[in-house]
Amino acid sequence: MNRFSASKWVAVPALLAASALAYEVAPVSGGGRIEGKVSFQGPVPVKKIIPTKDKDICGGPRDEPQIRVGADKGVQDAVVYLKAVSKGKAWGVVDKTPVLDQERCIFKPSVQVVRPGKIDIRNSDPILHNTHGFYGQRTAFNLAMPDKGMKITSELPRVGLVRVECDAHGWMLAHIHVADSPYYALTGSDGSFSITDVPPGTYTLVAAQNYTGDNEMQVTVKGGETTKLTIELKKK
Ligand SMILES: [Cu+2]
Repeated sequence: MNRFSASKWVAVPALLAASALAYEVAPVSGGGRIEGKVSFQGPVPVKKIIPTKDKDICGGPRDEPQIRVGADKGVQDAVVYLKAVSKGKAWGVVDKTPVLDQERCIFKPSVQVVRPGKIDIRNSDPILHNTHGFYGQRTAFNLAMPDKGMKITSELPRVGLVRVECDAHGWMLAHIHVADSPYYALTGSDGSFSITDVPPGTYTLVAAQNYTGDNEMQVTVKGGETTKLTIELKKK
C-alpha cells in the first residue's frame, strides 16, 4: 500500500510539470499575426441520432451535421493551433474555470480549447449523465452525475485531445483540446480565426475538426506582418 501511494505522489507532480513547464513565457517583440478562414466544400455529412431513453429530456430522432458549415462554406468550431511552440506570449488571463455543461443530453460547448488545469463539469438535466472523458483510450475522468444542477470540478493536467462521451447516452460527444501553448484559436461562425503575437519563424499549423481530422500546413510568420491563410479541410 505504502509503495503504491508513494509512487502515485511522485507520478502526479511529474505529469503536471511535464505539461505545464514545456512552454516558456517570454516577451515577444516584433511578433506577427496569422489570420484566415477555415472552410469545407461539398455536402455536409450528417449523423443520425436516435435517442433510446430519457426522450422527454433528450428529444427524438434527428440528423446532426458532423461539421458546422455556415455562410461561404466557413467552418465553425475548428481548432487552429501552432504545433510545438516552446516559447512566446503569455497565456490569456483566466477569469473563470472552463465549463462543460450537459443540457438536453447535449454537451455545451461541443468543442473548446483550454489550458492544462481545472474544468467544471455540470449537469443541467434532471436525469443521470455518466460523463466520461478520454485521452485516447485512457480515462481522464469518469463521473456519475445523477442530479440537475450538479457540478464536479475535474482536472485535465495533460496536453492533448480529450474526447467526452456519456455512458448513459451513446450519442453524446464533445471535444476538449488541452493546449500546450496559447497559440491557438477556435473558428467563429464564418470560419475565421486569428492568432496574434507570434514570434517570427516557420511553424506547423494544424486545423483540427472531429469529422475531417487534423489538416496540417507549414506557415511562415514575419515580424510585424500578417500572414493570411485559406484552409480547406479535407477528410483524412
Ligand atoms: Cu448523458
